[in-house]
Amino acid sequence: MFKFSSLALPIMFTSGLAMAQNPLFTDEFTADPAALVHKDTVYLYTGHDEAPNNDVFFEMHDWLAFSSTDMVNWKKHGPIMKATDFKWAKGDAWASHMIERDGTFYFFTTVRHDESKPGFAIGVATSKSPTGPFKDAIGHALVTDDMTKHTPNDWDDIDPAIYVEENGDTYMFFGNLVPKYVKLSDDLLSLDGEIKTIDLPNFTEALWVHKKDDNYYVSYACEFPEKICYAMSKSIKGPWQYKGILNEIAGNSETNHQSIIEFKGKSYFIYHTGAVPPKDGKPSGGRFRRSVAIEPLYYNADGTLQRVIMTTEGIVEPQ
Ligand code: FUB
Repeated sequence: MFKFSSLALPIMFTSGLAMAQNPLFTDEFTADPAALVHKDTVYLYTGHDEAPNNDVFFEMHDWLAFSSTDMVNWKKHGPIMKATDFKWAKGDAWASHMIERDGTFYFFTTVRHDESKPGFAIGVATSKSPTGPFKDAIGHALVTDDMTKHTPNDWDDIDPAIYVEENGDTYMFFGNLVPKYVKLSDDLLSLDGEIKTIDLPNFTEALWVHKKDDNYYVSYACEFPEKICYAMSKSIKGPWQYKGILNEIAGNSETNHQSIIEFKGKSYFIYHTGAVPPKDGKPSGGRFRRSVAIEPLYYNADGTLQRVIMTTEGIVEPQ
């Protein structure tokens, strides 16, 4: 595994406020970022790595939320939800995506289903506040493993990424090893059509879809250890044209899960690394103890994306 040798500077905390640098937060482990720009604020939702070391596997029970109005100073909010708040879920609070519609916040997220529908599943929870608390919106999973037969793996239906078209049509992209998408119903609480697959080279997981000008972008974790690759299209339904690597292997982490936003006219690439050094006698960051980082994202004149440069500084100037 690629080893990240830089030592991150200690983060400054003042009554729940963190100053930007990478990794962004060092007093707890944060993974699988999903950012939402709402009004003048960026809400950053993350998974919460609680594995005691980097030896066995992920241990993730709940999702965390942070907010910023300048991309430098971050306020911590309480956990917004636990995986087992979905009564049908056994645990595993994996990757998520938040959107807002008409004053309601919709949290689409990955959990492990109980034995009635074994394997991973996607649920949807709602709240009137971006910082929750969130409650299961439908009392059952939106997607269960038995609905995706493209691989024998029971985790091929993880990592939801939601994209809302200008006319309100909403699509959920998701998957591991085989990328998929499906249209959601107008109330966002059920599927509206069949699950379709997409052709993306070296796809692993962690889809994210965004649009700039008249170009659609799908970015995703490719290969393993993961880089982030991307493809472009003129339609949300594809075809997608592969454009190459967007981010290299993240320091000391086999996974590299991105979120892309535009805020106050600038674009940002948010991802996770395993770069937190050992602290208070506890093991360092690593593949099961990950931490979110942020970099600027730049477009070329033809709409293609410049490769992300991973830094320890992060975003320095308040926006
Ligand atoms: O955090 C658990 C899993 O690791 C996510 O669902 C994947 O995207 C990878 O980051």
